[in-house]
Amino acid sequence: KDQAIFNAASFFIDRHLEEGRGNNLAVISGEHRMTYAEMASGVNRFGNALKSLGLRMEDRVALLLPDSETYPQAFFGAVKIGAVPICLNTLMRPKDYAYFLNDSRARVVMVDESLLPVLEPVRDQLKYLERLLVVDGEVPDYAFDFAALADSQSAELECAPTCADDVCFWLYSSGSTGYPKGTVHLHHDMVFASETYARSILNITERDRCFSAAKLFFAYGLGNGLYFPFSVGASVVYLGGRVTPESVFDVIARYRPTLYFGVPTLYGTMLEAEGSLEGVRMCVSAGEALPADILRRWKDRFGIGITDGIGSTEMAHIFISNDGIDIRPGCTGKPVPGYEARIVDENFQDVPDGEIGTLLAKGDSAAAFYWNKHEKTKETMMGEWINTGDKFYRDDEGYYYYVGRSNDMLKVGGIWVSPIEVESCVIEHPAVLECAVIGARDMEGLIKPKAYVVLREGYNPTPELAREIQVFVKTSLAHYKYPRWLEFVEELPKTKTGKIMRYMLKQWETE
Ligand code: 3SK
Repeated sequence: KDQAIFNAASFFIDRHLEEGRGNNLAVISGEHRMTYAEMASGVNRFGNALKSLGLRMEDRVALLLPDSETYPQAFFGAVKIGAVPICLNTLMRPKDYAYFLNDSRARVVMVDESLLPVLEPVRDQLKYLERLLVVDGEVPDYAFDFAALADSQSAELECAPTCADDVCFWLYSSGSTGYPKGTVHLHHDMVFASETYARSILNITERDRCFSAAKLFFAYGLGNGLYFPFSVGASVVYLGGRVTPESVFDVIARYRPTLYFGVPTLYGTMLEAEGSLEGVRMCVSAGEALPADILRRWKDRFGIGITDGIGSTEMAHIFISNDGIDIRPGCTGKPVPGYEARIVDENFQDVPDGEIGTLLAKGDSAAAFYWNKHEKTKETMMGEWINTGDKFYRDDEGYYYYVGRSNDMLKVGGIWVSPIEVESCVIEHPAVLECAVIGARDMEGLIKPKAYVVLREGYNPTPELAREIQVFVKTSLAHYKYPRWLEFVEELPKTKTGKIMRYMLKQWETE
């Protein structure tokens, strides 16, 4: 990591041709299949096309694309010329794109035709954008036909003379308050995450085939579906459309991935659906803590565990994980070799094992800073350590247990209560399909746990059932943890990726 020339595109793309893996299958996306040799040519054409439009080193290129074979070409095409791709969430509203594009000052956005309608309403608010490049589909008169331009380009391209510490890509990270933060990653970050987590936990090899239900614009999906397989010359399957239990089982049956990456909510709904995991050698979960009950039921049904871990946009990928064999229900595991973790109190002093504190993480995939957010950068990037804002405790064997976000934790009668722990317990009741717990105020204005519950089919939402579930929790957990109120709902408010939107529940509470 000195200042020698290094470009991530040479590591993740060109190296495979030099080392004889050019004929390895890189991508399966619907009817499209691309080898590494074809991918390398595509990356070069995309890079040359961006250059011909005047894009230079350090210029930012926003990507608003579904998962498909276009994504790695756009991403590494930009990286190879030293420009900086910004992976934008495709599920946002027009005003969010106005924010992302103005905040980042991206000169161009590469967009799929299907996503043009979300940019259209804010086109006249984009202060710095010079061109809207359509990479797939019909091109309206206000946009530019990038696919045609790329097709006409040379398939040869030299890497820009970047170094390992040059800015490589951005992802936007949203906190509980304020605007999303442009999280700036360097050329060495993807290499570090691949050589640590992907190598030692996934044991990934070129014979693997990855499939990530989390899309490429998430930090989790970007590793799973782009730079992990590309670090070893393995293949990846892309699902451009909606992720449902059915579509996931369909991809697994059709393309037989060996590594499957999901999130807890999806694992939960997959357990309610028909399907098989034939060919999958490892299931991975992140995004939120995996309830022990889901893990147990998954193992019972499929005979294979789920390797749970925690990562963050700031750390690029997973830095604490179970190790694939030693999977402990309800436990996040141990720091991935190459990473370090600390649990600290409000004065940043290490807390003893067994005590809850804030998790700090250290490792060379950590983001350099947040774009134009100096105060947030100082709060989060503390020298070599990243403040994750997650509450954890470590047991005396060195295993880490997630107890919630700093701001989701409840202090009940002066004692910390993890809503996650209460949820995991409620969910064990046979009538409960899903549950979310938040803090609500009692008559005295003090915070107590409240549970929102979705019932399984065949159960009626009666006050008797509510009381039965409360008693069930009271007898399983310390008394003060039981939900004082239990409300039955048809469904829980969730993000498109299945994360429960606790802030919505908190809003319901105050309305
Ligand atoms: O949420 C997570 O656990 C995660 C995992 C990998 C990469 C990014 C994130 C946010």
